[in-house]
Order: sequence, then C-alpha cells, then structure tokens
Amino acid sequence: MRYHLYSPLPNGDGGLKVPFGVKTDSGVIFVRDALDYEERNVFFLEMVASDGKYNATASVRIFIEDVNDNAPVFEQPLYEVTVDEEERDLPKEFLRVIASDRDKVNIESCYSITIILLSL
Ligand SMILES: [Ca+2]
Ligand SMILES: [Ca+2]
Repeated sequence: MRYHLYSPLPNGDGGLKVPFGVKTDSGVIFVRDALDYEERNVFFLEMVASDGKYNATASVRIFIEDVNDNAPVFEQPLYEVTVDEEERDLPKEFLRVIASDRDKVNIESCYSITIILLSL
C-alpha cells in the first residue's frame, strides 16, 4: 500500500505551502515545516491510498492550536501626558494605554492599563 497526501486546491493549496508530509509506505503524517497559527490555522488535505491498481481517498483536516508565541504590542511607543498640579479630585484617571496581542490562546491577550493619579 502506498499513501500520498495532497492539497485538493490547485497551485499547492492556493499558493500556500503545505507544511505536512506523509510516509508513503505507512501513511504516517508528519510536520515538515514550521507551523504558525497566526498565518494559518486549518488545512484541508486529501489522502490517497493506492494498492497499485485501485485508489481510495480520504479527507484530512488539520487544525493548528494557538500557543503564546507573540509578545504584546503597545498601540504607540510613547505616551506623553500633562497633569495639572493641585488636583483635588483624587484619585483621577488621566491616561489609558492599550497593548494588543496576536495570540488568541490567552484570554487576557488584550491589556489595558489605566494610570491613576493617587496623590500629587
Ligand atoms: Ca502573546
Ligand atoms: Ca500564537
């Protein structure tokens, strides 16, 4: 028995390289190239088994799981703020900074930091 894995779409899955291979004698699928959830998180492939005379086909769907591999990024590199002296209404919020994260894996992937003026 011989096994072949291929992308059913022309042009190698829409021009995207398939990062998986198959051992043609055993049907074992393996990761051949680095995976990146943020680039692509699902692959729809086709597996063909051939006995030399007849073929059978099965669909293979591979879902990539997200890991925390990107650092959070602030919306801007510098925040400047001017605060009046002698502020009486304390605590007073005066600046909010937000950082985002390409990873979806952690629910706290969006950070919001509010700096609160506690005393002057
Ligand atoms: Ca992250
Ligand atoms: Ca990730």
